[in-house]
Amino acid sequence: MKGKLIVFEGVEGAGKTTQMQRLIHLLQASCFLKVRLMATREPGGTELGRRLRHLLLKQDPGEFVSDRAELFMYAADRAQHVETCLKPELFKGTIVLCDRFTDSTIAYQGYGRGIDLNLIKQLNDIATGGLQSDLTLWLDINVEAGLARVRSRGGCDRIEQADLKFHQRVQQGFAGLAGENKSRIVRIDGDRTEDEVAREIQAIVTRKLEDWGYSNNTNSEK
Ligand code: Z5A
Repeated sequence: MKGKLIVFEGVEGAGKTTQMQRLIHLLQASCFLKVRLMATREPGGTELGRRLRHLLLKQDPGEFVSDRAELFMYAADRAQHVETCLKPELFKGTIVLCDRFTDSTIAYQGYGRGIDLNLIKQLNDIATGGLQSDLTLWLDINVEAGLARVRSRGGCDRIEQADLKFHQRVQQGFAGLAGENKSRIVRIDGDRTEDEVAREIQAIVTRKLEDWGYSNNTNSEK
């Protein structure tokens, strides 16, 4: 595939959305890329995915969603996203920035909910057809600080409402994944100002783009 898949991962409130938007603006403004750029997310990167996202995250205290049903809904969202969006864009040569991907399922449904990790890995393989990120930026933030950021926005979704221990297990999941996948996952200290985090991401992505053969005419972000 000619394009590249760059994924942002981390617990709630880590700053993924903020940093992804900053990176896309930076790349658009630079002469780095004459290629197409696209931003997307999971769940919800397709029309079907938007409906699944609503089912997954809406607050409905009266409705019980089993852990396996939740797992399969994330897998369905991913299968649709990979087939109808990610693979076609990557074949066209697009650089795709994606808010969450397969590691979130291992962290949330595996470490968080306690579903067998091998089952999740198999399901990830089926949903992605073997597609992996070229680079994953893991924004590592103190779990309570991340939840405080999200709660200060008001209105928590179904998963944000889970107890602190759940979110701590998720965090351990991301740490474990980063340890096992050093060439793919880069840890970024997310407990800093937006500008500090953005500068580190810019440096990492710039280096990667050079390694991948894109020419560098980027000016540093002021
Ligand atoms: N999930 C799953 O369980 N399994 C899966 O396979 C997948 C997902 C793919 C997706 O919801 C949910 O689905 C998610 C995991 C689960 N769990 N929940 N809930 P989402 O996409 O809506 O949630 P999210 O990805 O966690 O987004 P988020 O909560 O908005 O966090 P974020 O994108 O990392 O943060 P942000 O929106 O950029 O920033 C949050 C706030 O902090 C905001 O007010 C910012 O202005 C502020 N912020 C950002 N950076 C900073 C810094 N550096 N300092 C201070 N304040 C900051």
